[in-house]
Amino acid sequence: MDAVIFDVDGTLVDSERDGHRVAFNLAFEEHGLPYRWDVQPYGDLLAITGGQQRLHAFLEGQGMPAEERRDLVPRLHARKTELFRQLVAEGQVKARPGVHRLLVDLLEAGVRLAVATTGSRGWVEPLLERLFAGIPFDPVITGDEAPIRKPDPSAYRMALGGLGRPASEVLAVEDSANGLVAACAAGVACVVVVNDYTADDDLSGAALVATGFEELDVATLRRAHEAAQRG
Ligand code: XBP
Ligand code: MG
Repeated sequence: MDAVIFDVDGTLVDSERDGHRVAFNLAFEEHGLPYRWDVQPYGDLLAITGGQQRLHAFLEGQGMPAEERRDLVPRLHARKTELFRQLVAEGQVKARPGVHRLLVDLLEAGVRLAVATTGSRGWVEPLLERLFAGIPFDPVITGDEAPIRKPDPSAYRMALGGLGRPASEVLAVEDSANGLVAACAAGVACVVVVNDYTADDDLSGAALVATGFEELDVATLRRAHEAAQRG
């Protein structure tokens, strides 16, 4: 296990319920739109990765014509990104408990770290700087670079290219079935650390499933990686 590729939303950070969801709702309000995404229904919307894709699917379901959506969604999403950046700057988005210690332990063990997320670079970079300053994630692949979002494996393939390592020497850490499928499709064994939104996902392809980072250390990740390589 030479490198570990981390997902961001739901994995490094608890960002969906009290972060992205709140920013989407503020953007709806500012645009004079009547929609509000409550905690429970937002969990169902997470099946669609990517903020713009989520907005398109939702607004289509509300009967908004494609022409109107083509104009509105990019503007709405740009404002949502700005609002989410503000929430990050205000400290509203937190690292998941125990993840920082694991990152430091991995670095001390000589393991390289990278990021593969479907989120937008406009908030990913400031978030990593604020919450994970000094942790050298390289590369950081975001939804701006990956041509198709998870569960497509393109973000993972790009991260492997940046690391210059074969998939067999890399482990992924994700929080959801969409992320797990993306990692596995790129040939990368995947540990899933679930959260409230993903606890009921089908995680049958995971190398290991944990409920929190407190359950994980470098040795546990290495064992999970080795077992996955043995098949
Ligand atoms: C996360 C996402 C992201 C965020 C919102 O999926 O789908 O779209 O919900 O970010 P994953 P943007 O954790 O599997 O990468 O609005 O910037 O797209
Ligand atoms: Mg995620």
